[in-house]
Amino acid sequence: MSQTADVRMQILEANRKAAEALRRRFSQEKTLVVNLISSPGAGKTTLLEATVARLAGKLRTAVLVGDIATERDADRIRRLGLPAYQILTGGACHLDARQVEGALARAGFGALDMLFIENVGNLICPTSYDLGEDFKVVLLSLTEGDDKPFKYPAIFTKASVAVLTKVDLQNIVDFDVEAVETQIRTLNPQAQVFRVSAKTGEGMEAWCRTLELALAAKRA
Ligand SMILES: Nc1nc2c(ncn2[C@@H]2O[C@H](COP(=O)(O)OP(=O)(O)OP(=O)(O)O)[C@@H](O)[C@H]2O)c(=O)[nH]1
Ligand SMILES: [Mg+2]
Repeated sequence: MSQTADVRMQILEANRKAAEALRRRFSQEKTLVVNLISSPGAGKTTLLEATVARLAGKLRTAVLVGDIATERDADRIRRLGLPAYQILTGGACHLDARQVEGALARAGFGALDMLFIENVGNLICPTSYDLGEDFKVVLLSLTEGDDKPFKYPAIFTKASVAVLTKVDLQNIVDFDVEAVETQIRTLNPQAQVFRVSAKTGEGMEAWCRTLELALAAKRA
């Protein structure tokens, strides 16, 4: 094995241990944790704004956001009056479990029903890093093209939920929704796929209901 491959394995192994500790903690605290992954601009923060706004009345929610630079996304959530903490990766293209651990210690969210982690905008790097989440959600916007699941198979294989975002643009862009769903189901037959527009609200109810059911299952 090359030295680079060896170092990478050590990093992933250290991350796996940190993620396991987080998963034990979230399990004890009965907090549902969702890790959102997509390319830049697919609509992660917009979906979260719409999601936490809907759930906030009945559930204690908070958001951790990873970006290379700026507090912009955390500010967007805080503007809604909801707790958010920005993790600045300083160049890294993904979040790791130690960063999540450190951010939780500093954020002081208190007891939570749901914690959303918005990963750094990238369809590749975040795939390999477990953050102790209950499940990964991959977002694919209609403006990105309908060939993406087969071109970036790892994340579509690992994410148990896929959200096709910006479906309000369906009549403007050439995007074969059925073909994409077929690609996703070929890679992951168990995947749940949602068609959502955070702008119009289409699909939001089904997406939020799935989150609530997952929380109920975790508490059972
Ligand atoms: N038409 C339409 N535009 C949307 C929708 N959701 C998000 N957008 C737009 O897409 C752009 C990017 O949205 P963000 O939510 O910032 O995307 P993001 O994935 O958080 O981006 P990064 O954090 O930079 O990776 C913004 O201009 C949004 O207004 C949607 O449902 N419909
Ligand atoms: Mg964002």
